[in-house]
Amino acid sequence: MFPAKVYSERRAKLRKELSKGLVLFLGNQDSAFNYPANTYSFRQDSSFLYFFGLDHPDLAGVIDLDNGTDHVFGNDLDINDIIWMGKQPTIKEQALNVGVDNTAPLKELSVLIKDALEKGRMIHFLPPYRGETTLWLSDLLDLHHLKLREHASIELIKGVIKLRMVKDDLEIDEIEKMINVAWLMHTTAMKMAKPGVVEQEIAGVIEGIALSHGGPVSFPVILSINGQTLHNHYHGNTLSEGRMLVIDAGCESDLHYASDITRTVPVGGKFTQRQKEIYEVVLKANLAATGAVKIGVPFREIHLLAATEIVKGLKALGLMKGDVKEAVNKGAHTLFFPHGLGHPMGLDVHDLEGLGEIFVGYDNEVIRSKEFGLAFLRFGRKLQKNFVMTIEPGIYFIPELIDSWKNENKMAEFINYDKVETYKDFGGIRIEDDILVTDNGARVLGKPIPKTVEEVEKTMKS
Ligand SMILES: [Mn+2]
Repeated sequence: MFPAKVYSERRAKLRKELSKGLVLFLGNQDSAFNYPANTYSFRQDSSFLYFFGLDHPDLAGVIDLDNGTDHVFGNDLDINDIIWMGKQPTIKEQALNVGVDNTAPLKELSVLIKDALEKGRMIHFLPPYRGETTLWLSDLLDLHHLKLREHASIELIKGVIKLRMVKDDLEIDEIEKMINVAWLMHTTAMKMAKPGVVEQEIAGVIEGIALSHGGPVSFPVILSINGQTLHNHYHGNTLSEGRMLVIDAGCESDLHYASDITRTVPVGGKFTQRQKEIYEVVLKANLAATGAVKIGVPFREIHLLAATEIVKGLKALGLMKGDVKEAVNKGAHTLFFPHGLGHPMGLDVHDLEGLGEIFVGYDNEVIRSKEFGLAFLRFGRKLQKNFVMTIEPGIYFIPELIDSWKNENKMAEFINYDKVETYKDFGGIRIEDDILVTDNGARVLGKPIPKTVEEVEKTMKS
């Protein structure tokens, strides 16, 4: 974990964002896999990690805004626990490592909360996303579980987002270490992408690389020759010549900072002319978007710039037609690029998404669109220094979407449906990097992962 003062300072900064009452952070609990004692591997809540740093189940943190104290609640192990888990530091010792002096057993938490409720004190909490936490909060606050979300503290949500969005050097270092592991995952996948190999053979190896270097993966590996399906977790296809393999995968550090990288490679190691043409368009959109990153620029503008590059490229290839600007304004590109350009990344791979995308990605200046395509953009507001974002444009040929648009003759002034028909067997391409917003623009984080046609082909041959 980071030095104790990192956590003390984070809590001190949070105090400045809030007015009065108690701030309650519940850590995650173990969650049963198929019977109570066989649990999913434990993942701590990211906001709890950020402010209290401790990484095991059954902990709660409280910041008392009125008297200036911080508290950790948790139970010390008894002899029965020690038989199974070995001796562990006491809660008191653990709390000191994150700069907290006050500790108490978990049962004291309900006493504190009950007392606060009786006195009518404000209790700030974040919206829960897990069943166990929902029930725990519901019991503590004596509030029906369906009412929790609407009672979550907007003041706290906004304060946590403000702090966690801006990464410090320690955090950036953690993220870069994990992009370097992703480098190994992706270059290994590239070398394995040969005809006859089953997707799961590669997916298993790269997940193993994540686990061997910290791990686990930061989200379930996406690895598919059917890259036109955006989040494809089926790994049973056999790779065949002529298909593109989309690999979207990253991992978590010991402290749970993420990486999230996508590369798309031709099975067998050599791009066909048709693959190369589409690939170059996506690459150009990726580079143009990265080049446009600047403090104060709304991410939505950068998203639309990537869309513009995609329309220009597809027009040059005869797949689209008409006025480029008008096509983007009307959303004609969303037939091929139906998702957003990227998202914040940090302790969560979609950082802070559990607190509500509307608070994370939008504000009074940039309002979320309801239109198909733009509505999927998770983040639209102005970029600030030391935001970490993904840049991940893509072009996909989704047969069902093409049929649906064609049947309605939708955007026919911008789309050459006859030509698009001939690409229904193509699949999809996405190229994703993780970038840091700096004073000078963007820095692509980590060890460069092969990205140009030449780099990818060279890596696949080696
Ligand atoms: Mn991503």
